Amino acid sequence: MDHAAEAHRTDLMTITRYVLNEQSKHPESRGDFTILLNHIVLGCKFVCSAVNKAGLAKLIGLAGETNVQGEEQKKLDVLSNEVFIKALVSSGRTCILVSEEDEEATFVEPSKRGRYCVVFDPLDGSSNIDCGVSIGTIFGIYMIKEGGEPKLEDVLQPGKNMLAAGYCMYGSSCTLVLSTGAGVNGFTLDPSLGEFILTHPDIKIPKKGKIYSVNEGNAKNWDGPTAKYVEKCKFPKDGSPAKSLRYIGSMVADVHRTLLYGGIFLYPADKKSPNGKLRVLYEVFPMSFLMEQAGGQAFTGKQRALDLVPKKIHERSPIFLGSYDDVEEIKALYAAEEPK
Ligand code: FDP
Repeated sequence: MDHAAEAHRTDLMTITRYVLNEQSKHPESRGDFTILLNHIVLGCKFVCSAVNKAGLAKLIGLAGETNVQGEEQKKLDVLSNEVFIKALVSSGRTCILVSEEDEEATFVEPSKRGRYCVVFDPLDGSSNIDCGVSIGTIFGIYMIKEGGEPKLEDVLQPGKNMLAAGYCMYGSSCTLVLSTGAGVNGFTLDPSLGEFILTHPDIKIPKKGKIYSVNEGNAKNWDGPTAKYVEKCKFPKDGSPAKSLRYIGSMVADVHRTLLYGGIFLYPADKKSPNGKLRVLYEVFPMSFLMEQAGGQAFTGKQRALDLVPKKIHERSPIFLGSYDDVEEIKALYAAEEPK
């Protein structure tokens, strides 16, 4: 990047301008998606600001704790959930919301209803909050089927039916990565403007990477293909260099690195958790959607992740996602295990 030229750039592509440009390619569009996205962006900005202030404001802590003024303190993930639910309902464009924080789906009251269903994890990687490691919001957007009342089935659709997906990472900078089904773009929050500016246009994941990312503490419980794959990463027999291990333990941060640098992120099934840990609707699907849109792949150990049809809103699935060639390797190991 030519930093001198960047410093003098005056034609800023904000996320709103980007989405409006996309919208103009569809003359039939009524602008509803742009409005919805603006509300998601508002939620991200709020959470970003709350995360940045968390240490000072003593927002960190157990939900239900009280501060010195005797006011109830909200844990950051509880606060983030409230912010997103309120922003999404007030957009007037949503009908069903599924949040990691809420056991039941929220059905928006008829007077505020729109056509979109949003599935989201308002603050993913919460075990990292207290030590200041990057955390994020993950979201996916579906559209309700025409006619009739919104039903839970409207969100129990395969990930390939999503219209858009993205995440916002609250780290050294605040980065929003979005796909509306035509590639992947990254926007960075300029705090002085309060706007997300396009900084990573048309992200493509390298075809093969040099990094693997997994919680190796679970290795004793892995199945054969996962164990063989990780062994191959460390001790390749084809003369290629060993891969480096990077694991933050915050899905947004691990996936963001994988998207930009290439490699593979895996949260496999193991003997203790036969369905893995990560949630299908608001972790596995949005990240798989982004990976495919960036030229990578996402696989569950049995099938393409985006083909999965969830039966419950908080269902879990194993996931292997990242560079095309790296995921191809794990697919081959699972295929070799299949009974002939
Ligand atoms: P967390 O438990 O901190 O909320 O699904 C949540 C998640 O984090 C992901 O962000 C992360 O990738 C994963 O769990 C980490 O799990 P392990 O601690 O089991 O490795």
